[in-house]
Amino acid sequence: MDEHLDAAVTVAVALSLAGLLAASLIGSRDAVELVIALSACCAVVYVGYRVRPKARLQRAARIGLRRGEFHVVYQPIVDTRTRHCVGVEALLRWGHPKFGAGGPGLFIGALEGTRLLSALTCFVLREANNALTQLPFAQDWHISVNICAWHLLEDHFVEDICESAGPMLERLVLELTERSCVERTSRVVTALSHMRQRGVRLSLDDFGTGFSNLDLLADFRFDYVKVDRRFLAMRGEARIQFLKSVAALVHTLGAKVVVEGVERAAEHDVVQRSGIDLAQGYWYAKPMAVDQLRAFGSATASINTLQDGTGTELKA
Ligand code: G
Ligand code: MN
Repeated sequence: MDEHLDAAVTVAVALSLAGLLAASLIGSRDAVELVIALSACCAVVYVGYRVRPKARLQRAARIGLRRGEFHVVYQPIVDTRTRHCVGVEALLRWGHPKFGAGGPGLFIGALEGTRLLSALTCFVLREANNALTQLPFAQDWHISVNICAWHLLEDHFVEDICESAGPMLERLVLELTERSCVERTSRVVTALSHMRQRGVRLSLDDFGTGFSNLDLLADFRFDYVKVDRRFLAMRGEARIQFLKSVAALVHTLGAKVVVEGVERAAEHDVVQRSGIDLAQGYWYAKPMAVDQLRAFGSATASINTLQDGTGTELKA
């Protein structure tokens, strides 16, 4: 769409210049004024379009969803002690050359507050359900899906999730980012308790990067708390002390701690020594398409059987 618009504008500018030249050569004042007026109209339309990148992205996403430009990849989540895969996070990807290139972190923000964001969450749930609920996937893996606070406040939230997740519902973990402030309104409490009654678990994502007030942890009974990867970049003793403290706090609440973004063996060691339960990161496995995940699943399953959790290399 953008490329077409740019081409149209180039043609319009070229035609205007040619028209202007022809009109001034003819020497007709009316013709010059007409060409100037037409060029100004083109410029107004073009500038209006250019200064509304959010609207352009939303339109492109709406079209992209219809055209099948979105897909889902899966990243294993492992037990830090055994390094066995215990679940996967389903992650949305958009094949759009411009808007999708920066990953969901960039395009999701621009879709905040639109019905499109809930449509995309439902898309991820349907894809994951179709892909993962059939054998040969381990039936005890949990499946994490990111949701947005805005969707949680919608009337149709529970219905959306239940319908789209299908039989995956009992293995579902909803990840709610701490970056969007969720208030403990009766609507939110009711929605989450409905989910809980259906066996859905709740995870607090990006812990430490947003509204890390302890109210949030106390108000909602999270099953998992995901510590953001930026804390792995802390230096020296501070890092292990920080992770140990977070683990102790989260365990007090009866939840499990997940650390995101483990990229090196040394980071895995620190995470394990800190008493962190689960981890996710490139060092264990990158986000992958469902076929690769199938291969990863069967490879790790056979290693698990052979080694029986002795902590042997389980990288994908
Ligand atoms: O916050 P959330 O859990 O939704 O973040 C998941 C994102 O982090 C995914 O887009 C995934 O590609 C990315 N990711 C996963 N593992 C790593 C890692 O080890 N390093 C980095 N830099 N990013 C990661
Ligand atoms: Mn997440």
